[in-house]
Amino acid sequence: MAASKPTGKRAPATTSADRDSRGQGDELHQLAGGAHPVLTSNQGIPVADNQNSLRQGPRGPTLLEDFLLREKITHFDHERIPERIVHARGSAAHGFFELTRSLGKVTRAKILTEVGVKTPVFTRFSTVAGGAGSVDTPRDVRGFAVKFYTREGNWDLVGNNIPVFFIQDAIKFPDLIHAVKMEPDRAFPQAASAHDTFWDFVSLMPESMHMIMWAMSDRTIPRSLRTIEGFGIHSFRLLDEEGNSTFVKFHWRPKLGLQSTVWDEALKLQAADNDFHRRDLFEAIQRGDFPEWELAVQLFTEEQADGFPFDHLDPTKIIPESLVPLQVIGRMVLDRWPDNFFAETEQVAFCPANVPPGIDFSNDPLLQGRLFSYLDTQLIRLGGPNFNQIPINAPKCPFANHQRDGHMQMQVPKGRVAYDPSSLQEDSPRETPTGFRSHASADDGRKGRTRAESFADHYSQARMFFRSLEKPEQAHLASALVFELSKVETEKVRVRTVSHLRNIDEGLAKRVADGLALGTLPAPAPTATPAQDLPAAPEVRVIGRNKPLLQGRCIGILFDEGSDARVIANLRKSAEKAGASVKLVAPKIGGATLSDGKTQAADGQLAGTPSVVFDAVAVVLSADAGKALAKEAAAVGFVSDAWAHLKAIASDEGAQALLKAARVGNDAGTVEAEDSKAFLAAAATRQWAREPKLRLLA
Ligand code: HDD
Repeated sequence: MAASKPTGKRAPATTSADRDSRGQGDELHQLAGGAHPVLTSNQGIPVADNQNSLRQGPRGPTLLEDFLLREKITHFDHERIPERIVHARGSAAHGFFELTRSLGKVTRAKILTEVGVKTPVFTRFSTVAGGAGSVDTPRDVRGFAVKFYTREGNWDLVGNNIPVFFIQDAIKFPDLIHAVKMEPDRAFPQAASAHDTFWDFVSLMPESMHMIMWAMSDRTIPRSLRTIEGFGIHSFRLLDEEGNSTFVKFHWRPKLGLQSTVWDEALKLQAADNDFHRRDLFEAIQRGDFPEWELAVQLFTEEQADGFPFDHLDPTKIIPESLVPLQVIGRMVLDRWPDNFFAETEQVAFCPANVPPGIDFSNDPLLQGRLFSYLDTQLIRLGGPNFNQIPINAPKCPFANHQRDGHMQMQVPKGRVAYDPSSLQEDSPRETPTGFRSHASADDGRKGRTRAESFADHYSQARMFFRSLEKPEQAHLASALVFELSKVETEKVRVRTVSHLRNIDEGLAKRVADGLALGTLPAPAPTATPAQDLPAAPEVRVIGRNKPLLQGRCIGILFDEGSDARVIANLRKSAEKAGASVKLVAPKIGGATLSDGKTQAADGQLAGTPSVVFDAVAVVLSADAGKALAKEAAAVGFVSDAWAHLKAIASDEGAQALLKAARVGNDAGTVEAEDSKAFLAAAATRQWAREPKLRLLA
């Protein structure tokens, strides 16, 4: 047998002794008779038979002696670790951050001052409420957590796709999460806020009302993870060389603009593809269509903050861009899917307390509690204090200290000195004057479980949010409230929620009360401070901030026997040229013979590839196929859903029987399949003008 080269990746050698023994072993472990490495036990023992356990005779009992069987099964039994209590379902990717504009005037953090340097990042997106195996597309906030492996240690910006939060104090977080998660006695609903305990809690918590507006908006039903914004939410501090402080809020803005689904589409996506967002992110990265975001900051001083009509330490408030404009300082590109989901996406551990010198915390009471929670949860989730040595969590810069031992210690420190100060070993790690320093803030006050009066206004920004939305978005928000509250069994909870809406917008309260057939409106909830009418904040919109781009969108073409090959080829070519991806759907996965006599395979079979997975569709059919498919529910659903979800539909003559069966009307979004230019223009956006014809909006 000739020795063959191993193809698997090898762990880096640590010591010369290790190298020697591995060198000897390597020869043995390459004798697999092919290009692959030898299968071994975890102790490196080569395995001769991985199909049969050790038995006393061919039909006899299995022997305890079988250490290979026991090792394999034991390892399998321990494959699962506790899932995250929140944000359990996530998808992540590697990439880089590049600073384009220095913040050198206000911070000494190298990540924010070294223009042009590409810093590796690992970014994990998540839903909040569902378990690890839940669907990707519930109505839910999305986590947006970025680990920057900076030259000065790891910086974790652990944010969401919404710039405010439900509660003002971390002490309420366990209650909030218990209320939104599945109810403890019945274990449902999974990944949904539409149930009694959630609305009971938030309707008793007026501070959550601003976040409720965002949560019921189209922001929480995104089309793609590539089309969401991200926010650091809290005010952080930036510190310069002298220790002077400037406050900062961080914003991620997607290059593709914002895009959402409509609610009926989101519901159907849950059935069509549990992994819709994960697959979309994976496929985009695999085809080189790398998702990209701008990083922008809002910078402001303590004096400016004192003049704001709200408290910037209150995480239920945004700082409107009209007050403090955004400055774009860099970009993040995600260009590599992880090699292994568990090792990277599951084991990654983010913590808002991970900040390099030059970045520091504010006194936001939610942030202060978060600084404790993440490390604490990771100790149990990842099994001990050395999880920072797992490759995805380890800094990419050198790190050294005197922390020792513990479960799963991977390092083999040398020498006698494991303490500081010391004089026995010159090369032991020491402090540096340029290391991390906290801002020398002069906080003072009486001890007590109090909340600042400046945190008391719970409705003004909720009103500002609702009134800043475009009309279709306002209707979606009202419908979302009606949908959620209709799932609430306890009437007093529905009523109490509407009593808060009256403080936000009377019109909204009426629409929701009407949608619930509530009868008379309840009295407005008591307020600590009356709601103010604030200037509109257009930045909170989704529809107004869509970009009419084909890039990043996916077009589905439905075809069958005898479909016009030229029309399909033309649509495909022009869509791909404009940056869209194209998938062909047919009643059979093997495809069909087109008008040119050639067989065209399908990317998806009709019954398993409904139009909800596409941004726009084209239906190119022979007259016979059109008539036949008019009697096929999956085909009718394909077209009628595209119509109902406000998508562009291109069709040819043969498809008309099917379009008729699907009751598709005529508008700017319905075009001739021959006219690829008109189709691509319509496909770059949703047909919002169609919506009032289709839905009795609440
Ligand atoms: Fe949190 C995970 C974001 C408040 C406690 N949080 C977690 C993740 C994100 C956020 C994105 C998932 C990270 C990942 O992908 O692994 N959390 C937020 C935001 C908040 C927030 C934007 C408010 C502004 N969180 C918050 C509070 C507490 C926690 C107030 C507790 C007092 N969060 C946790 C946690 C998690 C977590 C229990 C679960 C898994 C983990 O940390 O590693 O510690």
